[in-house]
Amino acid sequence: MTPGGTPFLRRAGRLLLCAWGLAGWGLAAQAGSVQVEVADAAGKPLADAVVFLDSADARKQAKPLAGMEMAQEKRQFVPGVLVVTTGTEVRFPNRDTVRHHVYSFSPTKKFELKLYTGTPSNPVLFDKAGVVTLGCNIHDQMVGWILVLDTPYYARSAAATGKAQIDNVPTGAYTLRIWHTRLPVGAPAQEQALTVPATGTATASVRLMGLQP
Ligand SMILES: [Cu+2]
Repeated sequence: MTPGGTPFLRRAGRLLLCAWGLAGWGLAAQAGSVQVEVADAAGKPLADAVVFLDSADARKQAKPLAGMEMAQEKRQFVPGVLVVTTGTEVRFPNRDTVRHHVYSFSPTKKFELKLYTGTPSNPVLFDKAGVVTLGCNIHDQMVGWILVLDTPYYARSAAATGKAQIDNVPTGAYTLRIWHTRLPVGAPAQEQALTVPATGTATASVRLMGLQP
């Protein structure tokens, strides 16, 4: 062996080890997609369903979101449905000139923001997963929802197709849950088991029964 050969071989060996390490990391981070087709009891595509994937690992990946808002505009909640992860703080800016008095009696989060204009100084912390139904003491027709999830893997179904797609989901076993504002109040999200493949797309099609008009 020439004196210069050993360092070269050593370096080559190190590079190989490094490449191997990267391949191993790639393996651990394998992720697939999930496509869910949501329909009503009659089989008609259903828009604005929230589909999400729960698991012990998903719970660890869920981080609080920043900058979340449930505004009031033209005496409506905007957006009508807000999806956040557990631990997220939400602000409730009033963009109307009239005062609002926002409240929730939902077990997931009971709170009340007494008559106000502008943005209340303290955001509301949503520290428990579940459905929060919002109302306003002054305007009975105002209704909004905050869905608090223990997972970062969620999507909404599209208007024409009823399809929702979630990408970059780590491979593994999950519980797929589907929720819609038209489910009876207090009804749990519909659920089924779903395995996300290492590559490619897992598909599911779901009919939501018992939807309110
Ligand atoms: Cu109001």
